[in-house]
Amino acid sequence: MAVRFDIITIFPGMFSSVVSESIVGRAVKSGLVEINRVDLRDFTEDKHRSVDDRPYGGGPGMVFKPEPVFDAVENVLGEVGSSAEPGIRKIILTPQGRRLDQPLMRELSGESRIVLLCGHYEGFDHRIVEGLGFEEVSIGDYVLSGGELPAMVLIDGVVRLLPGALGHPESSEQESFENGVLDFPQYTRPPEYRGMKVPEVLLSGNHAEIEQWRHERALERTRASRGDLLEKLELQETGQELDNT
Ligand code: 6GU
Repeated sequence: MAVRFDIITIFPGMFSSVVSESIVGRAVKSGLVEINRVDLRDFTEDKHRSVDDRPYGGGPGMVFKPEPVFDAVENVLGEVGSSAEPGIRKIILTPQGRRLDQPLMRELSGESRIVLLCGHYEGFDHRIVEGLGFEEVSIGDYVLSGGELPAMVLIDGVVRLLPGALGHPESSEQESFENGVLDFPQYTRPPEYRGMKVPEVLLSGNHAEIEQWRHERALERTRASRGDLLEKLELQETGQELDNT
């Protein structure tokens, strides 16, 4: 199913590489994905084309004004309410949002239309969130200078899940996070390089043993760098056991 992204941003030029290169570039060329960039400054009316203003109550920084954002969103979607519409997601990229993870990527890959609003400065006038029904999404616990790179992260993660976007249909189902753990280590030829050998079991042709080895390495890696994922997995499994009794 095709997806359309509308990106509302003050830096539309930043998206040129994602729309033309790699997996997303190919999906755009083949018509699987449509990406519409909207320059927020086209919806300003003053001669400085200002999109932001000082915060009520004082404090440093600037806040995105409601008028240009409401106009841009209504130009893209028509009259919009604050309630959810089927097939349409309205997302603000901001460090205050819910964390983007693989389940959310999967969920979004089932939508037909995704409107992305890229934040800047000290954020948005909150009436934008409430009045237009936006959900807030963050890509992690660090601060970036704007929502453009996070929007590109979201687009890339969603597009590669669309049927037909990757070379191998099953490759997105076998990777890190899809089953709650990280990927096992991979090797290719040559069997020995600078004295480092490919693990014997991978050359054995014994598929059951290879499977077992990969499972163990995946758990080992996850335990070493992402113990939080294993805890989540254990909680899920205990939950399922409780459901079954
Ligand atoms: Cl979505 N925006 C900004 N500005 N910083 C971030 C972020 C988003 N997610 C993590 N850091």
